[in-house]
Amino acid sequence: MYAQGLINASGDPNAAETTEQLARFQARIDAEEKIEARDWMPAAYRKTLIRQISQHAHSEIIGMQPEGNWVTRAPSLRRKASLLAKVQDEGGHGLYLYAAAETLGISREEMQDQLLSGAAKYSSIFNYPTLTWADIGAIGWLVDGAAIMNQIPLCRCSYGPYARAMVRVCKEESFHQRQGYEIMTTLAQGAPAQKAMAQDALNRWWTPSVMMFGPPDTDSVHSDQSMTWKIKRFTNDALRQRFVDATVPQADYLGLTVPDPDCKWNDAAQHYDIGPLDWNDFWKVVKGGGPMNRQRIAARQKADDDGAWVREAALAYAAKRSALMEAAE
Ligand code: BYC
Repeated sequence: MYAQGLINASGDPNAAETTEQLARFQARIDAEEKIEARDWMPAAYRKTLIRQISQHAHSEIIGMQPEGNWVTRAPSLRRKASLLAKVQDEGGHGLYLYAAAETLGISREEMQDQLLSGAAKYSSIFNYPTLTWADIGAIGWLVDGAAIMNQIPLCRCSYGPYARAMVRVCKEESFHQRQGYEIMTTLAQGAPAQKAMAQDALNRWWTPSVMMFGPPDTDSVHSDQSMTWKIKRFTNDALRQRFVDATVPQADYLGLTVPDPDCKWNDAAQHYDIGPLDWNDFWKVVKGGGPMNRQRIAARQKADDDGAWVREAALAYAAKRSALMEAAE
């Protein structure tokens, strides 16, 4: 359906890119024009988008698991209803994003295979366990908070289908962040044991959330090119700093302490400094060695296996309908 998106200006998908084509493309980007699926684009731009959008989609789908773990144990009907809605929203985000990636000429099946084989990444943050109810508050507050910080600029991404998907995603993430902060507020203002549970969740989720923005700019291999193409609008460190500056005062308001003794307001720089981060730990998690990597992929594989008959039935039904339609014509 989207095969047209694969054909470049010469009509040959494998034709070499000319300097003129590349310059014209960059001029469109610089003029803030949106690139659409059928437009000519450099092969490397397409590849970068497929990588980022599919990894983003995988993150949304895998990200349903840590919170899904608490749906049956939410402490009230109201909490259960909003958690259920949030987890469903994340599934929806994954679907918009897979659809956006498909416009670039990759199929859902290929993306799924890349996720299950480990060829494609998903966000490091979803490889940690959700041990207590407070983790659900911490994820909404911190993880969705970090996601908003990263994704608001993606609403201005140069690739139209990704940018448009992000608009709705960001509206929903905003609700998610608030429901998480509300859970944290209730716990932080509750009994001492509840406050301690909130602090414990902050202690475990803070550093992984700060790392969600990706490696430091000096180690970010894709940032420069992605910023030239206006896929990314800010560097990893710039967004990380924004997140820290927005979140530390929220922790203060809750009466909770960010687990970083070096986290202090820097009056000269007008931002919060943070202590060094252990990037070896981040890479270990990204490469599959986090506490929950194996379980996350195993659960996804099981869902894929269990859903095979549904996909088969849907395809058989679609084939039967189109045969009937053809016969009726
Ligand atoms: N985790 O050159 P860099 C959500 C990889 S879900 C794992 O800086 P780039 C939610 C990176 O892929 C929201 N890998 O890359 C869902 C690259 O490796 P490859 C998830 C990471 O692309 C459910 C290498 O490190 N958000 O909100 O310029 C419940 C070098 O990095 C990570 C998105 O996906 C990481 N954290 O920048 C609740 C946002 N960071 O690909 C909430 C969209 C880096 O060369 N993505 N890597 O093998 C982006 O904005 C960018 O891709 C990143 C990385 C900022 C993540």
